[in-house]
Amino acid sequence: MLNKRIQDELNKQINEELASAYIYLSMAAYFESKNLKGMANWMRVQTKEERDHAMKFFEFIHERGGRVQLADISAPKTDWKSPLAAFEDAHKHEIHITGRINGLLELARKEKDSAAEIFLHWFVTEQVEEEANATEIVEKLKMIGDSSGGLLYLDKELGKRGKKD
Ligand code: OFO
Repeated sequence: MLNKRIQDELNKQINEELASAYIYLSMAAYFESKNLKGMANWMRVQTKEERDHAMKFFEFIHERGGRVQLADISAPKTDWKSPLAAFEDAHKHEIHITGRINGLLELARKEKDSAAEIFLHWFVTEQVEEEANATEIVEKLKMIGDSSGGLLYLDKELGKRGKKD
């Protein structure tokens, strides 16, 4: 059985993950508006991953006999001054989520909830990947600078995410 504090924080995390999905969907819309279809694809795949993360928390709360309670999701930002600015925001957002996961893990340890602790390990590993993916794209965009050829090449590369070769 879940204790109330852990249940509340896990419910808050469902909201954070769905808010992440919403932010990345808004970024997908931004990239579509700029005709950067590959970056829009990358963001669509990311949105789906975030929904999957939310569902992992959803299922875990139920498996532990808890009660899921959904809350409002704020409207995301809709525009960025450049692709770099959008991916920098994505990177900052992932750092925020990593902080949330670490906080949840600390709480699970404090409350001696081993099942929650083990469940959260997957997210600790996932956040390493989430941050690394965003950092890599930010660094590439910095290298590209004002080169439209470089931007189109990266756009093509990011269009491959989630697709089989
Ligand atoms: Fe759910 O990892 Fe990104 O936000």
